[in-house]
Amino acid sequence: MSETQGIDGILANGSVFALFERAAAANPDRAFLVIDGAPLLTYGAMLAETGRAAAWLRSIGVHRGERVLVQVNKSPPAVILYLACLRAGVVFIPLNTAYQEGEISYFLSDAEPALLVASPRLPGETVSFGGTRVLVDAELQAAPWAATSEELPVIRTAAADAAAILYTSGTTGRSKGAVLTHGNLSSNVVVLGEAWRWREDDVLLHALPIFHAHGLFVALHLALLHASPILFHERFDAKAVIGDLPGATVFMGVPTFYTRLLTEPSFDAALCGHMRVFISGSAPLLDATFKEFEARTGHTILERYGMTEALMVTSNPYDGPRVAGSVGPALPGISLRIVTRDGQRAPLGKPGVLEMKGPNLFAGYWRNPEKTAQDHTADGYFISGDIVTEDEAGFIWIVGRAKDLIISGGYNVYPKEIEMAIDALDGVAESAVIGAAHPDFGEGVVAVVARAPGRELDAAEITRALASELATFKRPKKIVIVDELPRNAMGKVQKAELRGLYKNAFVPAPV
Ligand code: MLC
Ligand code: AMP
Repeated sequence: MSETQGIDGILANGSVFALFERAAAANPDRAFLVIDGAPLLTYGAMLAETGRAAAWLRSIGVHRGERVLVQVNKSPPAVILYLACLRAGVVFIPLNTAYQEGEISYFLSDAEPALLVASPRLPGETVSFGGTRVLVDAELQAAPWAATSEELPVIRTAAADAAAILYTSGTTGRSKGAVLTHGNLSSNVVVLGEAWRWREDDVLLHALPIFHAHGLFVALHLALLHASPILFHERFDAKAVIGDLPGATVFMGVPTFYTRLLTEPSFDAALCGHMRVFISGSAPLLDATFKEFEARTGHTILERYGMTEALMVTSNPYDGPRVAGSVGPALPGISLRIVTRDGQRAPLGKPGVLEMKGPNLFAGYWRNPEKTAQDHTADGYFISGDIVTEDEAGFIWIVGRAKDLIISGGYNVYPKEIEMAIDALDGVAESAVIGAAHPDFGEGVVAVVARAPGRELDAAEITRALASELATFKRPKKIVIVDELPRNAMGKVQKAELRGLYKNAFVPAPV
């Protein structure tokens, strides 16, 4: 095991794993992952196991700086593999388990990983990709490092070294990999721990997926930084969460988690008696949800705002009043500015695009300097694409998006990508994909598809054809076939008009 350093030393120049090692070494007997009330691993065992897993990675030829592409269900061995990569200086690339073949082959050719960890989709199917070494999920579950006796010490990465790459789709329809460094991850988790007053006796209930920033870098990292027990749920299930809440102190979720909890009649204040804080992010939390949650539990949800490229950026205060509808002020160390269409700083209360800079800001898009340059200003601010206002107290309010994006249940869906897939289908002239209010997912995907002259189209056929191309959450939940799309005088498709026409696509008509 490496000699432990102080937090400042690690932050300035070190691996984020060194922060976790420091906490775990001081609390080796504390439970790390707890499943169904049974402690599975202690923090001491986590250290030993990640050491063996890191040694095993090296023994199969996966070296520092190389990439591991992972698409597996959330499980304890998947967490160990992630931590082993951090420990070994190997770059971890998690993929949403909903991604389909068409999407995965793009990620494989773009990332060029030294190892692919994946699950076969059908019984008896093998996973292979060119010459890339493959580990299937069943092998991962058997902990292939179990027989390894060596423990690889924590590799002394520099703060600027890549720790992970997270793919995010974009307005061009092409996914790009955001490169997050050890310094990004370390600085953000330390800032959040202070902002949310993380306590020695906190217990985290973790029900988020671990292939996105929220579940991986916010929830998991905060527990690891403080060696806090994690009540580990493989997926979000409202009843299972309710079952574990009495033993937890911290819960994090996307707004859909909160609306689903509120639909459970048994969810009440007594269940939350032990809870210290509920945190929401990744999508807008409705005022109504905030208020209903407060009335039902006595807790005000703490809403924060972030994005893959910049991790967590703003947060409502832990101590001060948490304002419904606002995402709070900038977190310490992060500079924000709001810029209008003409490139000027927006006056207080006036909308503009939020730009940001700080130690949280990613290192750029993987092998894509043009896109990296396009999304930054000349003086190094990242252009978020979120339209916001700032009030006199410095609180940020998200009022719109300059990017054509739908957020469904906390997952981003870029219409361009869906339109490209639909437009490639036989009989389609063109399509427009929009978001409409959805009672469960916040926004739901609607596709308005214009048939080619003289052709017939069937919505169910389109859905079937998209299945191998697009992840389930990206597939339109409603498809409307039309003769043509509305256009303005310049010939541009009028998405605003379509949004108005189909705004009730998922809202049951009043009886
Ligand atoms: C699942 N489905 C979705 C969906 N999730 N459709 C739209 N949007 C989603 N988010 C599909 C399923 O595939 C299924 O399709 C159908 O909807 C019903 O599935 P379900 O059983 O209700 O879904 P469930 O498995 O319960 O998942 C819902 C969920 C999940 C809300 C629990 O989506 C989830 O865990 N979301 C969290 C996303 C997240 O972690 N985001 C963080 C991004 S980081 P079919 O066709 O089979 O019926 C980030 C930065 C930041 O944004 O600031 O945090
Ligand atoms: P992602 O690319 O998945 O990281 O998504 C980032 C986007 O999610 C941001 O640019 C915002 O549009 C949105 N987002 C994150 N947190 C919030 C929030 N609390 N309220 C509204 N939108 C949010």
